[in-house]
Amino acid sequence: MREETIKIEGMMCGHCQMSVEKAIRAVKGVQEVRVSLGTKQAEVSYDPGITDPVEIKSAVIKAGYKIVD
Ligand SMILES: [Cu+2]
Repeated sequence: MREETIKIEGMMCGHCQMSVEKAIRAVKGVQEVRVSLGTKQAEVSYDPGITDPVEIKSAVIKAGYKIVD
């Protein structure tokens, strides 16, 4: 299992936080996700044999949010 911290732009409330969490959790290979509204980031545990940060980030973008690089 690998850990990735993703910085996210555009989350304004608990609903946004839930949407991002749901989008990331829907990615195959994601084991665990914690999205923080305060620090505006997501900590994701994933199986590197199944998915990668690019795929996880693209799920966040598809949900309507931006990634801070
Ligand atoms: Cu919101």
